[in-house]
Amino acid sequence: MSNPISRRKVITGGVAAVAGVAAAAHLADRNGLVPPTTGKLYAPGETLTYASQRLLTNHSLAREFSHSQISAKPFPNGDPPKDEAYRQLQSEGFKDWQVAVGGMVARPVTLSMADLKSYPSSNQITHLACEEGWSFIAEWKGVRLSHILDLAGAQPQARFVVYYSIQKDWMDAVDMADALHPQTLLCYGMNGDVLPPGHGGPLRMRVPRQLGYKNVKYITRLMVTDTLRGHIQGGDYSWYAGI
Ligand SMILES: Nc1nc2c(c(=O)[nH]1)N[C@H]1C(S)=C(S)[C@@H](COP(=O)(O)O)O[C@H]1N2
Ligand SMILES: [Mo]
Repeated sequence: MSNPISRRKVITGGVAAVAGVAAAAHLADRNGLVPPTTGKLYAPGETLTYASQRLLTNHSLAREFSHSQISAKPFPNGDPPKDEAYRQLQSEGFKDWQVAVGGMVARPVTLSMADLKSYPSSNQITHLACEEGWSFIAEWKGVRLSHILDLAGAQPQARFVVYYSIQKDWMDAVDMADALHPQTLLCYGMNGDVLPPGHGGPLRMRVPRQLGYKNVKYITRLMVTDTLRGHIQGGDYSWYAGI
């Protein structure tokens, strides 16, 4: 029987295809196109999303809106923390709230809210979109995360910033493209007032190029690192949540 494609050709072709994929994966990794969580169920899809987002939007800005587009009723997702430590700090107007900055930095620092507010501030009217379908537009005020990373002297090998909430089960991380992005803020103000407790007051991460859950509330610690291994576990949601 004359079979135009021999079994051997199929096998060698398959091997070449796999080698090609491996080479492409290596190149993609070297160029920052592979997300750090590649072992999960949705990993192939997440890798493609991340790579294409990074290629298309590395330098782009999240859309900004006008004052008239600010939502009349912003939606706080959940109640402020009920634990004693938070309530105590809240009862004193959060004057003793602190954020510790450590990891791969030349100068580990602990900053007060007064410190954060003494740095150049940045305002943006952007959309916060929850993965569950609701969203709102608000004006956010804060200090650029890049300013804090400069201040602490983030080392050149650093690849991620992990951020932690006073709520023990809330933490997340962004890569340097988002950490150094001009719209990424440590946010302490909303709609011309202090950030309300329901929205993460006194301090939350604002990453307008990613979905709501990356915008962790009640931030107490930043950790600069070159790996997420041992720091962040894959949860139900994709690590990269670009929109
Ligand atoms: N500490 C903490 N951060 C959090 C959450 C939370 O429950 N606790 N919810 C997240 C989710 S799922 C979303 S959509 C946004 C909601 O922000 P908002 O409460 O200002 O609407 O905050 C994110 N950050
Ligand atoms: Mo969300």
